[in-house]
Amino acid sequence: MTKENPRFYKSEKKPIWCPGCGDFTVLTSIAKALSQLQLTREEVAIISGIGCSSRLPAYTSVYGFHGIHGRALPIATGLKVARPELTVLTVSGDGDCFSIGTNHFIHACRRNVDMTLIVMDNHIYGMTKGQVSPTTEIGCDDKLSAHATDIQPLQPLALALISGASYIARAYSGEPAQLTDILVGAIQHPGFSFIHVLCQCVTYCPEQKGWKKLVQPFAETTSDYAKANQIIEQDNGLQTGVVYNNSRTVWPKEKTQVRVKSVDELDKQFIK
Ligand SMILES: Cc1ncc(C[n+]2csc(CCOP(=O)(O)OP(=O)(O)O)c2C)c(N)n1
Ligand code: SF4
Ligand SMILES: [Mg+2]
Repeated sequence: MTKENPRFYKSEKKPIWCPGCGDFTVLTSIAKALSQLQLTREEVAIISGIGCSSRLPAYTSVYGFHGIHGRALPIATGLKVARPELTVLTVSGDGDCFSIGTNHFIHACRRNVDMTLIVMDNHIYGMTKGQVSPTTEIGCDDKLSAHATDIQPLQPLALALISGASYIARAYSGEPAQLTDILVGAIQHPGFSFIHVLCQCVTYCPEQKGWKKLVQPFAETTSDYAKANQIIEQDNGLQTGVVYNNSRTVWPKEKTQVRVKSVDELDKQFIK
């Protein structure tokens, strides 16, 4: 198989996601985007945290790191700074990124390291059986989280914008071609790109199948911060497309090739 075939970027492992889970679309779209960009497997690394969505790196044939809950972004940041020649993608869930990992999300947007974050948002903690997450809508019928569903949901696009992200988009797992295009743009974008994917969980939120009829494109893509702020303020959470695409100084300014020490060297340094 060659780079022309998106399956080249998938591993032999069969995903254990529930049939119909939106995560399948993200896997396929990532494979298609990497194929369009003609990247070799060795040029790409996908980092994740913990969750159904975070299983994704194992289903690809590129470098992968299945990290710890909420900490995918610092791992990805360290990797990109140490190995600037790599294309680094982070995949995360709404619990992983907007609950335990929120601080890392804010600082990743602020730093503007040249990498891409894909958050597969199903508005719940899928892996642990459907508890509410920071993006759960008010009034959600959740039996596992008493009193937690009358809290205003977090607004990922607004948080990304005010924190400094330079490429902000939303996609929907029912529209794989659009997600592939957005991914290609995000990977090519110099700086931190954030893709918020409405990713349906068929098991705990079957009503999310209804998103198909509700998603609408954003009116425009803008490089103007004030305009993006205005569009995002009016967003109902179901608009898709690239809403903000701007250029900003990428961090670090100088490419620093960090030399990774061998185990022998570390032994000599620390074990006297
Ligand atoms: C430090 C830590 N806290 C809690 C957990 C339990 N845990 C595993 S996955 C998860 C939430 C997953 O939700 P999300 O990130 O939205 O991913 P999804 O399964 O919905 O794709 C939690 C709380 C954990 N593994 N580690
Ligand atoms: S529980 Fe939900 S998020 Fe997890 S694999 Fe099944 S459908 Fe996907
Ligand atoms: Mg989730």
